[in-house]
Amino acid sequence: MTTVLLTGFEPFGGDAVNPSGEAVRQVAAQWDMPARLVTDVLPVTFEGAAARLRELLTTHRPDVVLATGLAGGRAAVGVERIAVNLLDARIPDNAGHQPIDVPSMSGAPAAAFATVPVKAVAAAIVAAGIPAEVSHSAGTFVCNHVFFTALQEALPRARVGFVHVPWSREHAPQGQPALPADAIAQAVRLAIVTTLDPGGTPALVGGALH
Ligand code: PCA
Repeated sequence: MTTVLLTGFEPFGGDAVNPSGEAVRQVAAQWDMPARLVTDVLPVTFEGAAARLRELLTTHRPDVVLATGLAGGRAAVGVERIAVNLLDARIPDNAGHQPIDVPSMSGAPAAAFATVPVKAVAAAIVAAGIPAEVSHSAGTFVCNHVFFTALQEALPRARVGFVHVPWSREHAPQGQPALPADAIAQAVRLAIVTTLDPGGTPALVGGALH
């Protein structure tokens, strides 16, 4: 049976809730697909998150790895296309570490592409009435580190992707863009379902002019 590893993150940066962790719990509670779903909520620490991810990969040997995290301030779900081999933390992580301009993994390539069908995933989420787009930067904080680590450690066996979610309407700071928590969970679920069965993915126009 296909094994899917789905991760979210604990709260960070002063937020009480991380919608990615909430979405992972909700997707797990409602899971009804013929695939084994393993979920975990990772610490927002560079060392702890990568170590926990490695442990999960070794223990469960997933066929699909979908990591998710919060991108506060974004209005749409971001299906990340690129992980970069760079840590450059604007704020300290939850352990107080703030690496600046160091590699995510010494000796590894500068960047790596997601191996989930990013355009098909974004299209499936949009088709469900939830704003989504392919994103070309997962940032340089813990999310990117986990995404890059997963791409280095889980390939070629697994398909690996990362989805950044907006704040949930239930917990967004005043005036910030947000989506209902249910919609976020649905988007995460669709990312998995579409990866498991992308159909005949057409050449979808996308990309960024700047
Ligand atoms: N978002 C942060 C780290 C954890 C999270 O949910 C990020 O985008 O790096």
